[in-house]
Amino acid sequence: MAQVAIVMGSTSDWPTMQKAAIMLKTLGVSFEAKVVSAHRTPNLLVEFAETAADQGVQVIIAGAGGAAHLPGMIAAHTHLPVFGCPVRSSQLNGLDSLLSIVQMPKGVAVGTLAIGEAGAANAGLLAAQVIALQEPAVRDAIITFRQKQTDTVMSNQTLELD
Ligand code: RP5
Repeated sequence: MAQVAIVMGSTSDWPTMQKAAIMLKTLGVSFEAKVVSAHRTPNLLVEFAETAADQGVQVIIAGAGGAAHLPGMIAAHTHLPVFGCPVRSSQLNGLDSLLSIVQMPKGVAVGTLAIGEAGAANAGLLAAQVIALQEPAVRDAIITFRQKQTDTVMSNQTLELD
């Protein structure tokens, strides 16, 4: 069974949410990705959230746009850590998604990432960092990833006019 579940409200979220999947793949963390909608499939949401831990899932990444109840509702039905990704919406550019996800009332936690692809990628990174607490291979992959990133910046420090 996958260590991380990536769920999203619609297939239209996948171009954003696949950045989380790519990050997890890069770091050697197993994942499954599926559509679970808070509004269109509310019963499936409850079933997914209530059974995820027993299925072996350790971290849940949930992305949605607009009135984005998915991460909060999943968090309400599981003790697993939930990271919420606000997907950029067409009407309000993702500010609606962000505010819907980030303002959780005290007592049920969702760790909210940035709007869009950067947030989704970082959700994958953060989920891997949780898994890495118990998996040295994932820890090493994260350290390598970070070092490569640093090396890239250090080797491109000097800017010149064209
Ligand atoms: C949300 O509504 C989804 O997470 C998606 O971001 C948004 C639009 O969904 P579609 O109309 O593209 O299916 O539930």
